[in-house]
Amino acid sequence: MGKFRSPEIETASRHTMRIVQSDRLADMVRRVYENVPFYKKKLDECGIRPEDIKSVDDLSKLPFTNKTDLRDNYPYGLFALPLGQVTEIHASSGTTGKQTVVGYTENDLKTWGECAARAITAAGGTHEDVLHVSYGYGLFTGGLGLHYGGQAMGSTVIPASSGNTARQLTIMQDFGSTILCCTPSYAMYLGESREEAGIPLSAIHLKAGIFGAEPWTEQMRKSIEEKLGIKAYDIYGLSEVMGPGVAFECECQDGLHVNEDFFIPEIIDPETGEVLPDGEYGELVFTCITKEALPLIRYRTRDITCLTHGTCACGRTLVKMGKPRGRSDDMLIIRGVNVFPSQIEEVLLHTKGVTANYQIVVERVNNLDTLEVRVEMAPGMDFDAVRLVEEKEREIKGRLHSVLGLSASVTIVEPKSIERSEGKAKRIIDNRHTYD
Ligand code: DLL
Repeated sequence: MGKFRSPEIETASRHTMRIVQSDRLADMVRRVYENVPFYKKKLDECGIRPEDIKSVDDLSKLPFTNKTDLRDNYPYGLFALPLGQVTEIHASSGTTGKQTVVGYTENDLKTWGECAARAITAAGGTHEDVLHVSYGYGLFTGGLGLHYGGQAMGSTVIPASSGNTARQLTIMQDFGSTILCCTPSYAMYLGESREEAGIPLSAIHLKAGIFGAEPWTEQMRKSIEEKLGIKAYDIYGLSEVMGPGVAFECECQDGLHVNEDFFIPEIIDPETGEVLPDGEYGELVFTCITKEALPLIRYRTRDITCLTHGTCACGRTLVKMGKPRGRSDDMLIIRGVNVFPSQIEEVLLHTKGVTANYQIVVERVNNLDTLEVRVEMAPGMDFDAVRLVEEKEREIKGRLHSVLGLSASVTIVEPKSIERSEGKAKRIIDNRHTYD
């Protein structure tokens, strides 16, 4: 097996890709107009007839779809087919309000497997690999998404699911796992646990990891690669669009190729909705051009990133998205200042003596927002040396101030005192709404 799963698509010329996208887009708009009353109403209101959409150049004429549209039509209101033709249901966890319910037909599941298989192939995987899937199985799309990808490749899939870290390490050694799939925070935890258990790198056979479902930094990549002795690849997706495999990293580890023959990406200014050019950061929007059960038009992801067209050093021409910087709805506004958790993470990862295990706690005291960053000291540092801890706290505080333009209190805590996550890490504790 070569380094591309679908070379004719992954290395297609822009001209060819535009033809594929245009045909699929026109077909999809006709399907949703005929089958989804919500979209018929929306397109009628905008004065758009399906025949007005002939090519990708017409995309920006179409209205956006928001998460609230899915919630308002809970559970199946935006489905383009009756349930009898829907094979599988998933749902996104959603921290507030109702969950968002998504559906897949047999063909949709095939496409999903194909997308995830492209990601596994780009990470060096073949049918000979043993894919250890430690994303959660269930309504969350992580577990089954990579599972379908592995099956499409003919690899050996271990559906380990998340949790029971000691058992994961035993399986890894005994079953000969070669590619690990889980969240980057769980990969860190597995790496730490391997070190603690005294399992040498030579006892595990991993060569690569496919990590996503949450933002992670380059420093975290380096740490995971060292702790597990692997090359770590990013994978992106969201339940509403497909799940893992919407975009994936290649060996260049410099941005994620979007499977744009299935999902057309755009970057918009989140305030005005205007489409932004290559290289500019804004909100990522996807149009699902082949989905049968739940085709969404210009779905606003809330993820902040940018797009770059061109030929990658790996040979792929699939447009690349930058590593997502976080979500616009993750952004904290503290005393009027915009703060992204990733900015804090960068500072911590660049500080010697502390780890990537941290929590951000926001409170409102006497009508004033306070920001506290708790971070674990690196193992082996002398936690009892009060002066040392205070110095480190002052150093981090100073760096945070220069990056954020805001003063934060910093508390260094003992190694292992911040709860580990087996899925997406919970880094932010915002207690302000409690006092509203
Ligand atoms: O997290 C799907 C997934 C599973 C992707 C496994 C990759 C691996 P949701 O639970 O619906 O779906 O959450 C989607 O997670 O809008 C992003 O904010 C975030 N996200 C997903 N992948 C990445 C990534 C899955 N690689 C939301 N980097 C998205 C940064 C990511 N954020």
